[in-house]
Amino acid sequence: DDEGEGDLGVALKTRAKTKRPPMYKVMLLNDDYTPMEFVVHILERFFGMTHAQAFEIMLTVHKKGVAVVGVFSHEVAETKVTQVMDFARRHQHPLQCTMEKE
Ligand code: NFA
Repeated sequence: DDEGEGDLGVALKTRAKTKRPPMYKVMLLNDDYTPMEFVVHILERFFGMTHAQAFEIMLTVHKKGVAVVGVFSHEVAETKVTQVMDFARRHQHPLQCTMEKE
């Protein structure tokens, strides 16, 4: 809305500024112990990937050390990180999942 803009703000900028919410990258980190099949399962289960997509991203993490597995709103990103970390801990794997503002 135009509150506090006066006449010139709208006249010069033409349109009121909209604002998209910040988005967050969710990342998976490589380690030496988590089984590859477990990582593939996580990507299918929590990120809706096909087996082929999941296998490809898992290999990227394995080879490069880290990969972005999705970009989400702050709330959804936090939920994904919590789901992955809880699931990994329950299965006693050291897999790490983090989020970072885009
Ligand atoms: N590096 C792990 C292994 O060789 C596999 C892995 C991939 C772990 C992606 C974490 C993330 N078993």
